[in-house]
Amino acid sequence: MTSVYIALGSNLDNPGLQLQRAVDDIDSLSKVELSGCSKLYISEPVGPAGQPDYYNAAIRIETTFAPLPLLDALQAIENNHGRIRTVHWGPRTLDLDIILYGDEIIDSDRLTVPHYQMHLRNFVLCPLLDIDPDLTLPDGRKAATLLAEVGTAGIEVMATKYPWL
Ligand code: ROI
Repeated sequence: MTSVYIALGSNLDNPGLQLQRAVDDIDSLSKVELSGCSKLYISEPVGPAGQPDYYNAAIRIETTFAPLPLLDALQAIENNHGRIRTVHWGPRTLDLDIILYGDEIIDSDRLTVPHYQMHLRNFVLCPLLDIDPDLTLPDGRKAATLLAEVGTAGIEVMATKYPWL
């Protein structure tokens, strides 16, 4: 079993419900056990302006999936939620990103882990720290230190305990 952190985001079609259903979908995958769930956040969009605010959260799972089969399973869930890949950094019904896969460093065409922008995004770092306040990256950096550097502007707690809605 490997501990994996997944970030969730949505800003279309009832985003809170999209995230809650996504957690249920991931939890019901064979080879996956949910071992932690963050608060639910609302955050200002990073990227193109004029899109709705995002709902963001994170989960930790214990899994026997290898990284790419896990990515396949998560992309199937995104597609089931009506995800259509159009504008780069544009609005989306569901985004599921593998942020950390154990202590592995992965740099392939389809997958970069740790997520290449996790250290810049408070909407990723805040939920990760809900699950593990001592979370450390494979290179030894502390998630709490990274969050102190980026700050918590533009992000608010919507609900504390899963199920959020
Ligand atoms: N902005 C916020 N606040 N939350 C997200 O989940 C998010 N996801 C993205 C981009 C478009 C970069 N901006 C985001 O993919």
